[in-house]
Amino acid sequence: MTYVMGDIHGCYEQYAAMLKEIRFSDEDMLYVIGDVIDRGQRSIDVLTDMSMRANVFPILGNHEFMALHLLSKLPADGSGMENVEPEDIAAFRKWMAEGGSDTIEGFLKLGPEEREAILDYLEEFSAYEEITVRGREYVLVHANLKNFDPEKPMDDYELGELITGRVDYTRRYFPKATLITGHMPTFLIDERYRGRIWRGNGHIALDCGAGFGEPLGCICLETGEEFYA
Ligand SMILES: [Mn+2]
Repeated sequence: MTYVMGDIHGCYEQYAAMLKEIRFSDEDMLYVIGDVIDRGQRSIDVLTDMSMRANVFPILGNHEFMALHLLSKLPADGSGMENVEPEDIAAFRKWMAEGGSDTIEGFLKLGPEEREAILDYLEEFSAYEEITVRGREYVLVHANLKNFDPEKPMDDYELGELITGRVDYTRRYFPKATLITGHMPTFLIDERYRGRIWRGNGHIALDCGAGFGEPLGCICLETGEEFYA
C-alpha cells in the first residue's frame, strides 16, 4: 500500500505508533510530507528511523530547510551553541522560537559521524513528488504552489514556492491530480477538522497538528482510509 503521513514534528512516539497502526511493511511505501522535525522532543530519533528505511520517501519542509542551513554551522568540535558565529545567532534564535531547540540539542549530542549522517539524510529530501496510485494522480508538496501555472513543470518551481506560504484550499489546482500538502494544521483550515485530515476541492491536507498536541495523520492512497496516532 501507499501511505502519506502528515507533519511529524519530532513526535517520535506518535510516528512509531502510526507505523504499527498501518502495519507498515517492506511491501509498502510511505511518503512523509515534510516538517519531520522541531516542536516535538525527538526529532533526531524520527530522522534516524526514517533514514534506515528504504521505502520511506521524505519531502522537504520549511523546518528541514532551516535545519540544513543551520546545523552545518554548529561547531564541528562538538562544543555547544556558545561557539556559533555571531552573524548566525539571529537565525538560530528564529529557529529556536519556531521549535528548533530540542532538534539542536539532540544534534549536539551526536558524534561527528552521526551528525554527518543526519545532514546527508536531510540532503536527500525531495522538493516534491508526483505519483500515480491505482490510476489516480497525486502531487505532493509540503506547503504551497506559489505562482501556480498549470502548464509549468514541477521542476520549474523555486524551493521557496513549495515550502513557504499557504496553498489556497478553496481552489482546485490541477484538473486531474490531487494536491497533497502539510504545513497548515487542519484546525486552521476549518476548526471542525481539528486533529483530522481535511479533504476537498482536489486537496488532501495532512497536517493534523501533531506539533501542537493533536494527533498525527496518515492516509492510504489505495483505499482512502485515514489513520490517526
Ligand atoms: Mn511547514
